[in-house]
Amino acid sequence: MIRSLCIGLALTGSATASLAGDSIPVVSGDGNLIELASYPGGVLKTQSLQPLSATDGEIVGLGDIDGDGRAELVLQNFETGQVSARKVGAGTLGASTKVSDPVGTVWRLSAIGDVDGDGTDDLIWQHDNGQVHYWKMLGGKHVAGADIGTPVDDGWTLIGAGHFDGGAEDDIVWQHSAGQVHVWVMSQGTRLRGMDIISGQEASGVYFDTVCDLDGDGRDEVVSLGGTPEAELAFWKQGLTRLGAMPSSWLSAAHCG
Ligand SMILES: [Ca+2]
Ligand SMILES: [Ca+2]
Ligand SMILES: [Ca+2]
Ligand SMILES: [Ca+2]
Repeated sequence: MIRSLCIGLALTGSATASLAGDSIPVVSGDGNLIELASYPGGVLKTQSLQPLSATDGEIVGLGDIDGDGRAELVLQNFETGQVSARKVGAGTLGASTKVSDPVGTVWRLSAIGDVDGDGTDDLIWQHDNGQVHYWKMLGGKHVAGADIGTPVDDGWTLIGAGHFDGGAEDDIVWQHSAGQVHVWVMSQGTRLRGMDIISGQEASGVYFDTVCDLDGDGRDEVVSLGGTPEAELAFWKQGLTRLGAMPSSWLSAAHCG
């Protein structure tokens, strides 16, 4: 996921200085108040954005789908299938931009990430039958599409995309209902291989929701948004790092970026 939408200040003066990290879009308050939450230096920071409009649909997450180096808020109206994007400014949201015509509601926009490594985040879909497909994005528009792998069984949930093998592409991350976390290593939009990153025994009882560089160290983590038994925020880095309870005003949170 991209790291340009930073809240707080990046540390400077050291080759190992951490970045400010990715942000989580959060719906809070009365249901349409949007905040961006981030954890630079391990501290929760939030920034409020203007509310969504009634026609926006649900937030899928943040991603740079037009390649300008800044994240957009990507939304899908799950009744019509319509996908739209809104640019994120300082406390504001830009006008809604149509990304493409609606797709059938058997397809769900499941993650955002640059799976073909061209520098622009792509839209990752999953069909009701498990099939994974991505839209190659260019300038904020859908310019091509391709299936990725074969349908997976319904024991697996696609939780996000991020860097896990050092290549240019974001890799696709799954969690099994038994806890195991598995990565599809991507190369130019194609699934290259699979690798387990957390065993079912290690992740027992922890459910991950998204993938991003939450702590700003330049490496992506799998992140739990209230999926732990105590409704805590947590991420995995050689074990579970607990960040504390979900703020009670948070109604839902989306894919970070
Ligand atoms: Ca952008
Ligand atoms: Ca791409
Ligand atoms: Ca990769
Ligand atoms: Ca990180």
